[in-house]
Amino acid sequence: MLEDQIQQLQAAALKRIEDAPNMDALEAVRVDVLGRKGSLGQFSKEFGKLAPEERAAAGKALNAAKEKLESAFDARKQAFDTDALNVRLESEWIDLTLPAPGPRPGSLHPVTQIQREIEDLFTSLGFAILDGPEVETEYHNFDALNIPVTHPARDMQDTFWLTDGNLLRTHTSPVQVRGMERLGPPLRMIAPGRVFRNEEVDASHEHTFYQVEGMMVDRNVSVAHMLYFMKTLLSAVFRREVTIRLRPGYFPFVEPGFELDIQCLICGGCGCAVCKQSGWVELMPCGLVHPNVLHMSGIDPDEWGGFAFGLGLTRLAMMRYAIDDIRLFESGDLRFLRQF
Ligand code: FA5
Repeated sequence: MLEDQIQQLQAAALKRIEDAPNMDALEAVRVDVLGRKGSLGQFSKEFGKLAPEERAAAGKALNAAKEKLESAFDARKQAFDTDALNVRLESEWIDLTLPAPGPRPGSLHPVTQIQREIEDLFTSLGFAILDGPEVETEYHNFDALNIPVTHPARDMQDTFWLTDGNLLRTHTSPVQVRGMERLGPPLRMIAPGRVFRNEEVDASHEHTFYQVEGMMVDRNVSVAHMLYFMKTLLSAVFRREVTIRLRPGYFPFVEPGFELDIQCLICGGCGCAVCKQSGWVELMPCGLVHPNVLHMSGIDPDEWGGFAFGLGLTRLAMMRYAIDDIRLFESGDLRFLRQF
């Protein structure tokens, strides 16, 4: 009897569906039994040989078997899908209540760190912290500092000129002028900031570097006052004895003028690329403010005098941290910056 055969196939197929170990095996059963050329479909080919009343009963049995097998297949597939989802949920879960890792804490650039220390020190000594523009007028950068247009001292600082006649300041000294113009005497100020020169870059020369200008204008200011403040500055930054030397230096805006050099802390004075084998590093030129400079900024040089210094802040950072190449500071190399 065809119905019996259908029953047998159904029972065998149900068992195979039940026993299928995974989705691939299940799919193989489906193709075998329910597929276009599957064993269930083969029965319909036999229908032609049956009497009409038998055909109706066999058709009914075939449809019932098909439905039963399809729903068994769907149920088993559902079970496999649920298992697969559970495995994923178990392996891929994340805890949304955990705090986010947050940005990596940064640190201040070494030049900024020393700049802030110097600002704190000079604030405690009664100095104002002044700021000036990086794009300067020719007057403030040169003329008002006693460097008229024909003066050879203009060649000491190779300058980036802008098309409008202004320039990228070559030193922080123009802030002296702005300080005198704005605040007048008596005056105690420092002016840290970035300066620019068209330099041949090497281990100790950058085209962009930092200086700190210092100035005091008062009655009876002498070289002794100047030395006191400069020594205080160096002791605060180095927190130990460092060897310095003072020698005559020429700058049109001071008279007398000096160069303060520090014994090279990279090589201990034996000679290296940073000190150009001399054992000394130029750090802080200084001097007593030239009367012409006071006069041009509206201060009477017969009544007032002063000192000024221009500290090479980037070079100071090199000495403090024994950094043997100035190019590292502006390199943006995080391996360098993370050390501070
Ligand atoms: C000046 O810039 C004067 N304005 C300093 C001054 C101020 C003198 C007040 C007198 C009174 P100088 O060009 O020497 O001077 O530069 C000052 C310091 O800046 C140098 O001693 C050095 O430490 C640093 N410096 C100069 N050129 C460079 C450079 N290319 N790269 C890095 N540091 C530099």
